[in-house]
Amino acid sequence: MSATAALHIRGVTLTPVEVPLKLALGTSAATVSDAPLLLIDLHTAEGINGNAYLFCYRRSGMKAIAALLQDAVDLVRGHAVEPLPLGMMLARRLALIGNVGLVRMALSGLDVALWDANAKAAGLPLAAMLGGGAGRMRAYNSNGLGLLGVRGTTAQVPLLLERGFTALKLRLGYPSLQQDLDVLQAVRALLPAGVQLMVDYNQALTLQEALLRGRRLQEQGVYWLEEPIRHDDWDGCATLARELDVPLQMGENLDGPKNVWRMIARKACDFMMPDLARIGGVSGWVQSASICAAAGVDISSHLYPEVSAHLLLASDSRHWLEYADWADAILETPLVIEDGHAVVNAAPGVGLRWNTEAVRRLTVQ
Ligand code: SMN
Ligand code: MG
Repeated sequence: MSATAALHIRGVTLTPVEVPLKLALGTSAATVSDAPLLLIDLHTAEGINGNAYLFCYRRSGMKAIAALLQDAVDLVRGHAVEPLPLGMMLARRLALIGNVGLVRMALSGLDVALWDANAKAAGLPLAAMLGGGAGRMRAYNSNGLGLLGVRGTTAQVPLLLERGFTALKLRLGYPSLQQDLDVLQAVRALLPAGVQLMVDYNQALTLQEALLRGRRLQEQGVYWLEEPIRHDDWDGCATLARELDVPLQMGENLDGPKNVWRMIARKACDFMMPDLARIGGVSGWVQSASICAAAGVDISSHLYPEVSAHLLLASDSRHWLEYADWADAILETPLVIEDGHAVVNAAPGVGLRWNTEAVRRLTVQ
């Protein structure tokens, strides 16, 4: 296949799997013990497949997203694999239902698969296709450290520091500030010098409580404070960003790059962490990364580390890769971590190849 030959969409196979997490993730909103992952095989007339997966949060979400994705592929069957024009066309066709939420997740997954097919046709890893270098991306370990109390969290710390990680993420949002502080201090006490600790509230607090807890947490040297309040309360976020010294990290719930721009323009965060599967796939990420770079805002990823590592290597205000091992169970070549860095897969495309035996075993209806 030459690098310039256009591919054409023939169809899609969608496989819903449910992967048990090695370490369940108890957030203040819900506990994730099994990850519903929708596997996407986009078929082209030329025989090259585009692959992607979507973490769908709930099994019901996976069914809904699969239906939306099938619908989207039916709308573009026979079209050339051109992610931007196709994305614009689909956004227009789906304008009445609304290009947000699950619709946007479906289109994000499709966009990743389209880029994967094109990068495979070009014989390039995605990072190179986007102008980034080969190599390794600094990662923090985001597995575990859910709301497990002092004993539960501290027991996980040695395991999470294996493979040279220099940063971990702790979930907070216990009923009282004192419990948050107890857990934070107990975990911190186990970290070698130079190891950073991010904290994530998953939108648990009121603005008033976030100001109160944020002021106490920043005395403890927290690296960033993630989603302390509702993600769409941008006025509240702007207050927190202004009043607190600890950097405010937001972005995993943003629908599309325009909202990245709006949030940054409102000074409603210090750092930005778009989710590849909500922001509009590779196309949405690239636009978001440009906005962040122009505004001088550091960009990190949310979940989806295998593909996000490529994207961060091509983003000039790159900050941290969020590492979660959830997809390892269904991948032929899971993401490699060395010295706390993700080693980006050098194969053409985004580097996702299914472990077919595992996929068969973990498929759900
Ligand atoms: C998170 C959100 C949703 C599912 C798992 C984990 C968390 C994160 O907010 O940032 O990792
Ligand atoms: Mg988060």
